[in-house]
Parts: sequence; structure tokens; C-alpha cells
Amino acid sequence: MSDVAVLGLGAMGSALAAALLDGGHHVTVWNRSDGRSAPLAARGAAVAATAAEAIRAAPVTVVCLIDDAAVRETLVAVPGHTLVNLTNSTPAQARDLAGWAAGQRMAYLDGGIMAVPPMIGSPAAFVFYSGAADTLERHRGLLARFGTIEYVGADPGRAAVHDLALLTAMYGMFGGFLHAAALLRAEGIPVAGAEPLLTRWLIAMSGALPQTAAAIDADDHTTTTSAVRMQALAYPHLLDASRERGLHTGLVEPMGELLKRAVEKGHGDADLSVLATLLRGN
Ligand code: FVH
Repeated sequence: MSDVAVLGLGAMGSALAAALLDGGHHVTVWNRSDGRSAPLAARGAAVAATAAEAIRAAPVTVVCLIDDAAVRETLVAVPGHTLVNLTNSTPAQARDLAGWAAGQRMAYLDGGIMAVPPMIGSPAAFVFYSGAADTLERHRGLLARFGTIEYVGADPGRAAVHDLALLTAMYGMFGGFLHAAALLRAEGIPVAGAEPLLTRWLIAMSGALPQTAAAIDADDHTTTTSAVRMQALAYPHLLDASRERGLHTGLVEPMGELLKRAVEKGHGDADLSVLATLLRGN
């Protein structure tokens, strides 16, 4: 028997399996297609011919496939076994899979990896987990190999919600950065030269997030500094400057629309945090 099986040896699954081997664990690996297991086999991993064989080779299986459909195609029921699914999925998919596992008398943890493959096993990596706390405790030693464990509750969908919320914020940042880069380039300014200033500004603005979070939770959007009305007037300038240079504005238009709607709805004197209420449809 191995300590743990890993299903999926893509960029992330391979990094997870390598971290387990680094930790001295006995690991069985499986991948749908050939050719991915050789580096791990060279380091001592056992290679299973089928997913079922891998699952039966260990008490716990870490699953990291491309999506939920691949997971559903791959998994087989092994009563008494524990599944740790680190495949990106929606909360509904996670809850559904947890229900299937319970029906097969299998323990289930859902996870959301907040790291890219080279970060796995480093102090910068963290992973959200949700599901039964005692299941997590039983496998804490193994799972800590990947990064800091962030347990977010018994509801199996909670890890996916946290994962997707953080990815939403990340894509917002990259979307803004990419448009800023296009604008700089269109004006003949090298992006790399301006990047330290962009980074400095983003770090400074991220300092407002605790206050913004508190304002959203309390539904109190009072401000004495940067009112929505002022921002709604300034925002079109970045759209106009982009259009003058022939740039697509699809990445940045929605925020302008939301600012405009906030003013129309009488929130001109409010803090930017009020936009969250418009997203709720209030
Ligand atoms: N890589 C990253 O930066 C992110 C970081 C955060 C977490 N994500 C999620 O991790 C899941 C796996 O991502 P990945 O980076 O390992 O993705 P790939 O390198 O493309 O490998 C995909 C593996 O999935 C296998 N696979 C695909 N379809 C099927 C299927 N129908 N049945 C069985 N396995 C399947 C694929 O096998 P193969 O193509 O080599 O045969 C790879 O093992 C993902 O949810 C990210 O969102 C990564």
C-alpha cells in the first residue's frame, strides 16, 4: 500500500505528487495518457495502470484533473476511502461530488489551490479545504506538504467559493493591468519601465481593502474622500484615452457602467464600496 494516490499528472498534479515524494511519502500516481509519470517514477512513485488501481493502492487519493467532468469520468467508488479533490470547480459541483462520495461511504474533502505549480510546497502556497474537520485532521500531515492549510468549513462548497472569489479578484487585477499595459504601449511607453509604479499603486490601493470589506459587511458606505460622483466623472477619461488610441475597452467598460448606475441611483456621495450593493441587484 502507498500512503497516498495522486490522480492527474498535469502541471499541478505533478507538482503535488513531487511535494508528497519530497515529504518522504509513498505515492502511487495515475494519469489518463502516458508519458507524464516517468519523472515521478524515477523518484520512487508507483505508477498505476488505471485510476481504480491507484485509488485502491492507498487510503487517500488526491485528485487534480482539468475539470469536474474529468473527475466524474475518472472516479470509482471504494468504500472507506478518502477523496481530496483539488480540481477547480464550482460550489455546486463540489457539493454534488461530496454527496456522491457520501453515497459510496467515502470521506470527501474539497480544496482550492491558491498557488501556481512552482509554488507548491513553498511558504507562499495555501490551499482552501472544506468538508468534515475530522477528515482534514486525519490527513493534515499529507496535505500540509502542498502549502498552508486554510480550513473554511464543513460545507463542501466553501473551498470552491473562496477559491473562485480570490480568482475573481486576481483576474480583476490582471485585467486592469493588461489594459493599462495596452494604453502605455499605445502611447509608446515601455510597460516594463512603468511596472514598478503600477505595482506601487496597486499595493497602496490594496491597503483600502480591509475598510472596503467592513463597509460592505456593515452596508455603510460613508466617505469623506473619494466619492462615487467624482470617480464617475473621472472614469470616462480612461475610456476616451483608450478609444482615441483604437484600443478595445471591453475589459474596463463594466466598472464605468457601474459607477454611472450608482450615481443614477442616488449613491453619488457614497464610497466605492457601494457598487457591491448594485451587484447584488439592490
Ligand atoms: N496550473 C495552475 O496554475 C493552476 C493553479 C491553481 C489550480 N489549478 C487547477 O488545477 C487543476 C489541474 O490543472 P493543471 O495545471 O494540472 O492542468 P493541466 O496541466 O492542463 O493538466 C490537466 C490534467 O487533467 C487530465 N485530464 C484532462 N481531461 C481528462 C479526462 N477526461 N479524464 C481524465 N483526466 C483528464 C490531464 O490528463 P492528460 O491530458 O495528460 O491525459 C492532466 O493530467 C485544474 O482544475 C486547474 O484549474 C491549476
